Amino acid sequence: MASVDYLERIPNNVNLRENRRLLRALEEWQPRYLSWWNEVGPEGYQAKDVYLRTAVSVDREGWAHFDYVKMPEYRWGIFLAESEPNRVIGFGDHQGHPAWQDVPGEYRGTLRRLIVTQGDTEPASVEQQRHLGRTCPSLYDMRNIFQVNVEEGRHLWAMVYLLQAYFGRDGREEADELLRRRSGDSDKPRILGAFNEKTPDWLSFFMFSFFTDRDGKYQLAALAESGFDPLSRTCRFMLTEEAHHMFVGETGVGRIVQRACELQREHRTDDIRRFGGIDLSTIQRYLNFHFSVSLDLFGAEVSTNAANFYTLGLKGRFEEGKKSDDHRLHEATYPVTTLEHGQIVSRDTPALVSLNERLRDDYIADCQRGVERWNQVIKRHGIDVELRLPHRGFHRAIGGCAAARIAPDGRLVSEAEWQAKQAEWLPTGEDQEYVASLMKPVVARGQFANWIAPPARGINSKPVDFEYVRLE
Ligand code: BYC
Ligand code: FE
Ligand code: FE
Repeated sequence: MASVDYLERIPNNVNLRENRRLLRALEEWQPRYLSWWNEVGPEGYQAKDVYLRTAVSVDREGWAHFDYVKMPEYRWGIFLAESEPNRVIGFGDHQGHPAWQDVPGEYRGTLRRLIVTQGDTEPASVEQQRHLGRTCPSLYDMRNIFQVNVEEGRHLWAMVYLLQAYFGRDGREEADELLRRRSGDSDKPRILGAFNEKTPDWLSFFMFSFFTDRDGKYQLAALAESGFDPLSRTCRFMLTEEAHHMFVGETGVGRIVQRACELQREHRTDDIRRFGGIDLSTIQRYLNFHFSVSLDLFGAEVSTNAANFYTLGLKGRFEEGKKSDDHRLHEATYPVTTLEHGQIVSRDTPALVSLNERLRDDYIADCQRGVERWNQVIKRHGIDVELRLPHRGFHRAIGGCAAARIAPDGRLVSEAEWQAKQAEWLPTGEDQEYVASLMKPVVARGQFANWIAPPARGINSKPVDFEYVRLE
């Protein structure tokens, strides 16, 4: 059942037609979703044709179709990865039992909360990025942000499907709440910290797609291991879309780095703001910010919630199936970095309560690989600078290190030193003003803003100067 039914109002591969109650619930939610999209989704371009990809099947090969679409007419739908026959739960107390096709009654609240937390991030990111179309550095980039936006909208559909299909009236209420909360709103904020921050400019957007969407990759991968099979299948398909979001972030930052290097070489100075570039030290400060707020998204390093999610079979580890231990972890330990008596130490900790930290470790290793690719760009230009991930304790608001001031190099510092050095470590008001001053739209075909290099290639084998958004 890999093909998707496009004749339906809500494209899907879950046989919606045969589940009248669910279909009605989703059809009632659909107009509310659209008014949310029109109210806080991408501003200014809703009536334009955008060259977007739409999921048309869940096969590994050829799942996407590219064409011009007006965003409000995007075919948001419900797509689950193919079911694995006889799938069994891979970890926790129910290891080896058949995966659940329905929600086990006693885990209802816990599971609902996980799904709501995941779901809440998706519309939040669309809200955060609402105004960026107006300042795009090229049509290529404008198309990419809109692609990310419609897919985050689809990720909301993915979670709302689960809520409406499996959680009855509570699920329907949660589905409405997902459309009521707003990123950055003091009365009804989004659930997780990073999703209430501003994404005011394209440097922030690319950093967000690199660092924060990558949290999405790791959380989705952990939920894809779930014993609740519909959640697992939903997340598995979301991961195929997620790869493009991280590609946009990595290549976006990479192109800004490249342009910085070009300007630096051309003018023989690292003071490239005079020439309209974003200097590597500003890029480093933005990196420090986005990495640290994204690390917070993994929760506290010692967490009984995480232990419960695992023991109950609801949320696994990254690549759980590839690990060769007992998948129960009652006896195992894991090294956790924490603050003890004013010192940062590594402590062997029961593995079950350390699962957030373990997922964060997997995430950090993945971020590090991307930073190394950026550093290759710098090196190729013969410039002796390296971008670095700051220490995991730097600028944290969640977990043991939140109580201390920690420098990017991992030193514990006094409040006075923190205040004195903050401007070297995190984006300053002046940085933000400077970056904002560069945000002038470039919308002529094949043209790029001066602060970013063109991409190596276009989308779907189209040329770089393709008309990715039709503005006429
Ligand atoms: N902000 O036991 P702890 C994505 C709360 S991104 C605010 O350590 P736990 C995307 C926590 O809820 C992926 N509150 O937490 C990316 C708990 O509250 P209670 C999103 C926070 O539960 C880009 C308390 O603090 N998916 O898809 O082990 C664009 C104790 O904490 C935060 C998921 O997150 C925070 N940062 O772990 C678009 C997956 N951190 O119980 C999309 C689902 C913790 O004391 N969520 N708290 O009231 C989860 O797995 C878990 O909820 C978390 C937290 C990993 C987030
Ligand atoms: Fe998403
Ligand atoms: Fe994403």
